[in-house]
Amino acid sequence: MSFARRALVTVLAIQALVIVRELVFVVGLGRVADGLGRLSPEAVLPTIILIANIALLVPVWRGNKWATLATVPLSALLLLVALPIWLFVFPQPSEDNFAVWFSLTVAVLASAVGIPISIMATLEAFGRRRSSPAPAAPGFSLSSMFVVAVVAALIGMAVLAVAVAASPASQGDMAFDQPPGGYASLTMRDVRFAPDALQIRGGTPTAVFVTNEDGFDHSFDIDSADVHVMVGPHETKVVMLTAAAGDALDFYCAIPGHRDAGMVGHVIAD
Ligand SMILES: [Cu+2]
Repeated sequence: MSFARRALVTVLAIQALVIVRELVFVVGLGRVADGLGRLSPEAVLPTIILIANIALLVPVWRGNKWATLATVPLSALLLLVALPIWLFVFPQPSEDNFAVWFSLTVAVLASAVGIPISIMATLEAFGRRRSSPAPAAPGFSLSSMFVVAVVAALIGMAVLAVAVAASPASQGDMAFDQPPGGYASLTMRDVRFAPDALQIRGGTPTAVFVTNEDGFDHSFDIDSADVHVMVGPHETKVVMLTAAAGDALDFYCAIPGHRDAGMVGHVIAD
């Protein structure tokens, strides 16, 4: 098997593993089934990509040129789905979200590498009759280099994640600049805020404890108060909030797809 084809099969297998992991452990099979029923893009697109990935593995491995061609849009689609979430999660790795962070990074890396690899394999598949077959030895060393490059990139990402996670966090830590005059709490569960209408006292600095009970990241964002806090899985952050009596501040989760799924609410100060 040629280097490009071998690399493409490897990339497809990695992509399939990452999507299976995301769907089963992060989204949850129940929510995937629910999302497919409601045709929610969060569940439908990764499922289509996964099925296509698995369906194409064997024909690509056997050298079918049309299957090889089909992997080009597939990698592009995966990059399109994973990139916005990855851009949001990538700067904020922590011990709690490391698994999600890592698998998203692998997904983006595999799809980014997958695009040129699939184009190479396609060109090779369609032009195979004209060119002489590649000798086995250089093919093997090229694929070894590819594996080494991917492993090195993954190790680099992991080192970077540890470095960023070790740097001091700013907003949302359990420290107050001023003593709070009131307390409130908010739970994030099943891509919802509970309660979605939070009452605080007007003009009083209030410590809002935001707890994420889901197994994946959420964020707590109030644009008008310049609050932007990431809350990892099973994590609690404290946000200091002051609002004038009569104010209503809208909050939402900035993780792509969550706001549209109804992860919104408002703070009412009276
Ligand atoms: Cu969310």
